[in-house]
Amino acid sequence: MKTIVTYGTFDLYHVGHVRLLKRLKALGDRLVVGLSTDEFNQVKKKKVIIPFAERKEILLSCQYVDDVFPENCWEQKREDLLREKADIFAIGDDWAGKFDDLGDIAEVLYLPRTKDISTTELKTVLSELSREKVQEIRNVSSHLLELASKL
Ligand code: C2G
Repeated sequence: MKTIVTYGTFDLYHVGHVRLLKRLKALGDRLVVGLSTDEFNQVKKKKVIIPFAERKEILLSCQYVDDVFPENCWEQKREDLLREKADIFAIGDDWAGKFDDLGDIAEVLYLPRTKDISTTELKTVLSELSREKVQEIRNVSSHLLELASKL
């Protein structure tokens, strides 16, 4: 039984997350995810949209994920890998080199990220949409006020 452990926030679940999880599962038999808690995301300076419980439910619904545990701090990885009897620690290559110190207890791999998709980009698109929508509503309401003033 080959176990892979990875970590992340997985907010606004998207195809970049799915493709990473798929590639991770293909490396072995069991994939376990350390999911950043809402509190730890504050430490990571990430404003999460979807709360931990729902992000966990979404990950557990993914066919590639076998289990999820909370990631509460940076320092818990060694203990997690030993508990899970991890053969591989793997994560996207935006972290390349950052976790090499775990190389004495598991194989450490950094996988290429999926291009052109990220939670940050999704947030930008969504905020653009809401800005446009607000402007549209303002235009309509000022037009209605103008019409009303002529009655
Ligand atoms: N990812 C990817 N392609 C993308 C976006 C994300 O492969 N387009 C990968 C990231 O490289 C990461 C995983 O999906 O391996 C989860 O991404 P995030 O939720 O952004 O994870 P992050 O905040 O980097 O958390 O202690 C480690 C941290 O908790 C990692």
